[in-house]
Order: sequence, then C-alpha cells, then structure tokens
Amino acid sequence: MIARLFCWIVAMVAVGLTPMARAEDGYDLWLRYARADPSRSAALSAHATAIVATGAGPTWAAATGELQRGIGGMTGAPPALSETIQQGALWLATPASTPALPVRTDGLGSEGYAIRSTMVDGKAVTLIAANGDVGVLHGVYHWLRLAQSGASLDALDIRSAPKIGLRLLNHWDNLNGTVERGYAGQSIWDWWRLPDWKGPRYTDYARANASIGINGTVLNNVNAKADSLTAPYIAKAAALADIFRPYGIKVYLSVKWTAPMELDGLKTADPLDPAVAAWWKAKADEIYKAIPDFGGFLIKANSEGQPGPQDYNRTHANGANMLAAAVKPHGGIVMWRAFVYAHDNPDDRAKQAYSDFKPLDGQFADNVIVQVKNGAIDFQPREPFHPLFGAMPRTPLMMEFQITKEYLGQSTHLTYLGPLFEEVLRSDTFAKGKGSTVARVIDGSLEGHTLTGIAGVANIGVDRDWSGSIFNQADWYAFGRLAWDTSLSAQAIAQEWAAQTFSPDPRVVQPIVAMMMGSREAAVDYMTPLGLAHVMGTGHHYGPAPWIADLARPEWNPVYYHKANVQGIGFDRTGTGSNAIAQYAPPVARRLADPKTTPERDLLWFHHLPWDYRLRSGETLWDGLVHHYERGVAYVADMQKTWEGLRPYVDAERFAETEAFLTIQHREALWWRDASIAYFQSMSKRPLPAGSAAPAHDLDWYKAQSFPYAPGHN
Ligand code: BDP
Repeated sequence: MIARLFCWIVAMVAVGLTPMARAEDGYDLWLRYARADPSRSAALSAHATAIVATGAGPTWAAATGELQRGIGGMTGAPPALSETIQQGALWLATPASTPALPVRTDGLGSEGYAIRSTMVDGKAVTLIAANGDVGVLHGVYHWLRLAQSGASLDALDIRSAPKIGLRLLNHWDNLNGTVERGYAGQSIWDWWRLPDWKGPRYTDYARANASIGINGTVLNNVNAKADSLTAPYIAKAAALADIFRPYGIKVYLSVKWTAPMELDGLKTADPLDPAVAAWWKAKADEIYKAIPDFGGFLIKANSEGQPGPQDYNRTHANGANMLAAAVKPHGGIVMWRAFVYAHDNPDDRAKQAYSDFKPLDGQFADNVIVQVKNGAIDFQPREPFHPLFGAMPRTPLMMEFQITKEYLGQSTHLTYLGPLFEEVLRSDTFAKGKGSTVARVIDGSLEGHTLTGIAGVANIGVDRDWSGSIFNQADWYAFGRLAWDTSLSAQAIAQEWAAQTFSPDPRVVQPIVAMMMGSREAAVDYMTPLGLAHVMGTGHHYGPAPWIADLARPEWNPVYYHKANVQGIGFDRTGTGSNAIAQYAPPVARRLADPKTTPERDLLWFHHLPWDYRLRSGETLWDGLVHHYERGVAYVADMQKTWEGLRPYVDAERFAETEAFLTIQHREALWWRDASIAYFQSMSKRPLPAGSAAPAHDLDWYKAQSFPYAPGHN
C-alpha cells in the first residue's frame, strides 16, 4: 500500500503535478512562479542555464535564491550557481566585481540596474549589472517579472533607475496588533514576540517589496504611541530592520510629539526648549545605535487631536527642524505630514493645509520633507490634486497615497487604484507653466530637489493573501511600480500584475485588465459621482450616509461636503464661496472658476449648482447624478459576468473568493445607489429619470442601518 502510494507520488511529480500542491490562497502574491507550459519552460531554461554571481553577501544570496526559486518554480529545475560563464547563463555583476563590464552603470544610482543580452567569450548570456548589490537584486526581480509574464527574454537591453528616492509603505499598525484602516486582519508585526521570534512572513514581505522597488517602511501608525520609542520597541524594530536590510529596505518610525513628556517626564514638548531638543537627540542616538541605517521619523502633528508644536505657539517648521537636527548627524530624515485641519478653524477644510504650510515654504531644514496627501480632504474615491503640489517650490514635498481602501470599498470591492494614482501623478499644477505635473513636483525635477519621496498607506495584514483580497494585492503592486517609475501606465501595470498573479494567457490577462481598468471609476460612480466626497458612514467610513448632520465638528458631517438643498448641490469653492480655487496656479484656478470649464468629474467639488443645471450630455444635473449611480452598479454587474467567463482559467480557491466579493460589491453598489438617491431626492424633490427604478426602501430604512463592528476603525 505504502509502496503503491509512493509510486503514485513519483509518477505525479514526474508529470509536473505535485499531489500536495499548495492551494492558491494568494500568499505568494505576484511571486508565484507557477509552472510554465513546456515550450515556455524550455525557453526559460535556455536563458538561465546557470547563475554566475560575482559578489557575495546577504543581498547576493537573496538575488540568487530568488532566481533559483523563480526559475525552479517555472521550469521544475532550479539553475545551479556557477563560477564560470557558460552559454545561456545569467550573469550578475557590478563594476566592483567585474572591472570590464560590457554595460555602463553610470546614471543607475545605487538602486538601478541594466539588463542586457550579450556575448562573453563567444557565449550568449544575460547580464544583470548594477552599481551595487541592491541594484542587482532589483534587476533580478525585473528579469523574473519578464520571465513570469511571458515576455521575450532575447535581445534584452534595459536600463532602469528610480526617479523618486524614498518609496515607502506607511503602516498604520498599532502596538496592540490592530491596524487602523486595515482590512486584511491583524498587523503583520508580532510586536509581542519580537525580537526573539522572527517569523518567515517578514522575509516574504521584504521579497514582495523589493520585487517592486519599495525601499522603506514606516512600521507604526501615524497616530503613534510614545511606547514605540522605548528600548524594548527599538530592539523589536531593529530585528525587523536586520531582516529587511539585505532587500534594500530601511525602517522608519512614526513618532508622537509629546514622547519626551510621556516617557521621561519632561515638563514641555516645546520644540525651542533645549531640554526637548536634547531628549530627541539622545533618542535618535539610541535608535541609530540599534539600527545604523534607520531611515528617520514620520509625524502627524497638530492634526485630529494629535499634539504638536502649535500647542506651544510654534510652527510646523519649528517642530520639524528640531526633529531633523536630532537625526541629521546620522543621515536621517523627517517626514512631516501636511494632513492638518483644526476644529477651531471655520475655513473650508480643503484650504487648511495650504494655509498652514504655504507660508512656511523655505523654512524647513534640508533633511525635512513634507508629506502631502494626494487630495486636500482625505483619500476620497476622487479628489482633485492637492493645491500644495507646486505651491511650495523651496520645500521638498512627498506624496501620500492610500493603498488601503478606506473609502473605496475596503476589503471586498474590486476597485483597482492604479488609475487613481496615475490620474493624480499626471495632473498638471501649472506651477511653472504647462507640464508642471504632480509627478515632477515629487520627483524633484520641477524645482531641483534631491530629497524626494512617495508613500503609500499599506493594505497589509496577517490574512493569508496579505491584502484582504486577491485584487487588493494589485494596489500594493501598482503603488510600488509607479513609485519606481511614475511614467508607467496603470494599464501596463495591471497587465504585468494579472499575468504574474493569474496567468500570462491573454484569455486571462485581457478580461482581467479590462475589469480592473474601469473599476475605480465605477466606485466613483456608485459612491461619489461628479465630484461629491466624504458621504461615507461615520467613523468606519463603510457604506453611504450622506444625511449625517449631527457630528460635533462641522467638517466631520457629510452634509458639510455636498451642501445639498432644495435648490441644488455641491460645495462652492469659487470666489463666491470658500475660494479654495485661488490656492491653485492661475491657469488652473481660471479653469475651475467656471463650471463649464471645470472637468465634469470634479464639478460638485468646486461648484454648488441647481438641480436643473445642464451637464455636457444635455441632461439635467439631477438626471445625470442618478445615471452615474446606475452606471457604477451596471459596471459591477459586468465584472461579475466577465469573472464568470474566467472560471475555466482560474484556480477554484481564488475564483470563489473573487466571485463572492463581487457579489458583495454588487449588493453594496446597489445599496449606495439607492441610499444616495433616496436621500438626494428628498432634497431635489424631482422625479427619477425615465427608466430608473425607485430605491428598494425608503430613506428612513437606509438611515437606520448601523455597523458598530465594521472593520478598520479604532
Ligand atoms: C484618515 C483616517 C484616519 C487617519 C487619518 C490620517 O480616517 O484613520 O488617522 O486619515 O491620515 O483618512 O492621519
């Protein structure tokens, strides 16, 4: 019996079917290295007959290990390491290891790489060259991406280097294991058992990030606890830093402004008090002793109840510069967030960050970078670009995107964020004339800054699939790829991702990419069409609640944002209203002053308009609004059909999860449509356009829904 079972296993392995094949639970992300078909497998083997690594050390080991794992997975036979070049070898080299490199590495920096098909001593090889080991690792991941996605491996001549220096994940992870706005389970940092227990997930996390070029991670929530700066927690962070270092990933910490008072009983946290500055300096010294390449601090100050320098009548610049002086001797930086608005400021919330920060332009130390959210409110399904981009020429600004989908369907909606990121990066600030895109502000090229950065609030947790859903992995992937190269298109990235995550078969890639590409616009349509914003349920931000009007701070209430009444709807941000448009460069402001020249997708963000205002389609604003909601719902129904057609091509486990999540999404899109229409109709008092169905319930029913246990909300 045992012998028979053994024979059966041997037979299955021989035909490439492992009887114990791991289920496709999403853990492997886009690094699945699934077995290629025989002809592709032969081609891969021919291009990777051996690995010639000319350097040694942990990063080299990571690079060669990944190649062996990847090629081994795709072909069934991992290539051996070899000292000598042979036909078809993968040759990894740096100028230090190989003085007469046949490619130039100048201009590639410390992270970029060149990949070239070339001849050495009459043998065809693929050279992956870089200035240092981390560049080699990035080049290896690029080659593996080509290998996995079915691309040709012949005649390669690739040069790639990141345009943005800091490409960071921001974890909003709490020390108690919860994740603020996290929809993928508990935190992956097992703070309690660190530094002794270092589970394998940390290495897989580093691999995933390195594969897309992410080079830093802020471990803890911006709503920080002072405790993360105590000795035990520094030791825990150091253990993670040790794991990530070979992958070119640095560790950063969010800090709480009042840490000196909370941890060591200082009487004040005034940034100009010498004792405060000395405390931070000593703390920085302590951290750098444990983590010599520590990246620096991220801080949320004077925002949503967090303490900060303004509590002592000092400015954000005073605060940032004091922290910056503490990390400066060690080469560290400070990322100072511009996400601020104050309960005692009656001005339009969308204007407050600009009003606070613009006057400080030029006052920040040279190792401070101001971190600005993509829009002026808060990670809405759509926001016009933040007016600070282009408005602080003497200050490096870094982008903060949200990868986790707090406002875009959380874990279950399929809403690919690539198009959102791309739309923001390509927006033209006109700060220095046409072509002054947001991408050029943050890559430093517009104003000549060398300190540059981009951050994404992570959607990572201990769920097997890391991200709460298979499709949410695409947002992590797209963030990394765009951070490396802002000129990539969301569509090309979706293609790469789908090919690696599912299969390079065009019958799989094409429909999946088509679904993904319109999915964010669909969410905008069924949640916040035509420039509406912030109409989500209180606290958890799950589901529609445009009627909420009783929260303590005016700008916490959805009614503050849409201002719907019997006459019309929208927030007047022109000269007759808050005049937020004046925060944009004149060519942009002029266009936004008139609803006719305002992009229709941002219409109600900038204008309060009568219900019978005519949209470009010729229909009234009211009818158009209803149609947008319906378009969003219809798109989700189409995605369900497309997905059904993919059943033969997708493994059962991942198919079923996506199928179930699309069912949830469709139900919730309908709920969004119905609740929004029921509420806004109570304002507009207009009949639904011909052919539109009445909401399933009356308004009171929607208002009565409550979700005390919705995830992600502390
Ligand atoms: C909002 C979140 C809140 C965060 C805050 C921030 O709702 O949980 O703390 O942003 O970015 O999006 O600080």
